[in-house]
This record gives sequence, structure tokens and C-alpha cells, in this order.
Amino acid sequence: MLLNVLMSITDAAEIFGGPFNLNQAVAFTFFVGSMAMMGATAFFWLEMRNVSERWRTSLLVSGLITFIAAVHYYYMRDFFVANGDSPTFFRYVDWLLTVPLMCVEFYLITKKAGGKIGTMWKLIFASVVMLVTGYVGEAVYGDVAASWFWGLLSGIAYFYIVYLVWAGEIAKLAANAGGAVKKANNVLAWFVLVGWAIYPVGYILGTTGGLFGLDFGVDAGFMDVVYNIGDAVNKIGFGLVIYTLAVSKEQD
Ligand SMILES: *C/C=C(C)/C=C/C=C(C)/C=C/C1=C(C)CCCC1(C)C
Repeated sequence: MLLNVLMSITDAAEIFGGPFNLNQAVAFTFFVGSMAMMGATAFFWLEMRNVSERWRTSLLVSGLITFIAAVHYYYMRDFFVANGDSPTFFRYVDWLLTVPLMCVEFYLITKKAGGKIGTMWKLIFASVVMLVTGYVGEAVYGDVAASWFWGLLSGIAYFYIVYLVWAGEIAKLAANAGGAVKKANNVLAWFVLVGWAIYPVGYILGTTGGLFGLDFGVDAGFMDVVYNIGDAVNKIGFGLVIYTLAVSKEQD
């Protein structure tokens, strides 16, 4: 029986192009990622009418994040299958659109407690610095010193975001708001600290020749799987925290 199951999976993989191999498995995670993001989008958008008016924009943005990712995953799978290489460019275009939208979410949930548009722009600016420097760091692939330098700049911007949501303006506003908003921010702050840390870890492991002079021998396909899991957790999980807040009975 087990053999039949394995054979049917292998057949399915062949339909995705070529005999089963590791690249097919990686391509499959792009495919599943695309579907999961689409499903999440339908969920967030359809649920908009079931939550109080105050949270509709937040759910709209949650759905935008997963929608943008769904479209990118569709293209990233194609790129990966055609080239057998990481779709780094599409990956960063996706992040450049979705991560600032996650910053908007922090603003939206703290708005009623006095959240200012300036705080939102600080978060967005830091996220753009983090991603642009990170992209440069990937583009200078092979030049270890340069990867290290740009990765470090990116890391500083990342820790500034961590600071804002854990102890800075966002944390203070969420604490003032109390109740469900405070709880939601606490969970989102963990997403930023632990969930987002998947990416710099991937960056370090994936840099051939190694950052810090170490070579982890990790190939591109492996990194894509790590990023794909990270994106599913961070984008869909993040949206579900917002959804939980939106349907919470404990409103102020
Ligand atoms: C949905 C996509 C998300 C939440 C992407 C987040 C990406 C990061 C937090 C990336 C961070 C990086 C560093 C902190 C240093 C090395 C370069 C990056 C861009 C991988």
C-alpha cells in the first residue's frame, strides 16, 4: 500500500515536469504556497463582512498581503522550474510590497490608541532599508565581505523594527490600548522576532563561501523551501492574528 501511495506521489510530481527529483519537491512547495496564499486571501476578504467596521481595513490588508504573495508564488514556481535557480528578484519584489503592508497593519491596530501616521512611515522606511540592503547583499553574491556589510545594514534596520514593536512607539500604543489589541501586538511582536528571523538565518546559511568565513554548503533549493515555509507562517499566521483580534469579543 505504502508503495502505491509513493508511486502516486511520484506520478503527480512527473506531471509537474520531469521525473521526481529534489527540484520538483522544491517547485511543489512554491505550488502549495501559491494555493495556501490564495485560500487565505479568500478567507480574509470574505470574512470582512463578519467583523465590525473598525477592523475591515485590517482584514482587507491581510488579504492583500496573501494575494500579492499568491501571485508572486505562481511566478516564482515557473521561474524555478525553468531555471532551476532561486527566483531572488521576484522574492524581493514580493517582500518589498508585502512587508510594508505588514507595517501598515501595526499602524491600523494601534490607530485608535493614538497611533500616528509618522510611526507607520518609520516602520515602512526601516522595512524598505532592510529589504533593499538585503537585496544588494544577495546581488553581490560571492563577495563575502560585501555580503557581510550589506547583511549587517539590513540587520540594523530589522532590529529597529523589532525595537519599535517590542518596546518603542508601537509597543507603548498597544499597551495603552490594552485588551485584545495589546494581546494581538504581543503575538505579532513574536512573529517579527522569531518568524522574521528565519530570513536572515537563511541569508547567512545560503551565502556560499559563507558569511563569517563559514561554508554551510546549503544549496539554493533548500533556501527556497526555508523561505517558503517562513512566508506561509509569517503572512498567513500574521493575518490570522489580525482576524482573531477582529472577531474578539473583548473590544474596548
Ligand atoms: C512576507 C515576507 C516577510 C515577512 C519577509 C521578511 C524578511 C526579512 C525580515 C528579511 C531580513 C533580512 C535581514 C534581517 C538580513 C539579511 C537580509 C534579509 C533581507 C534576508
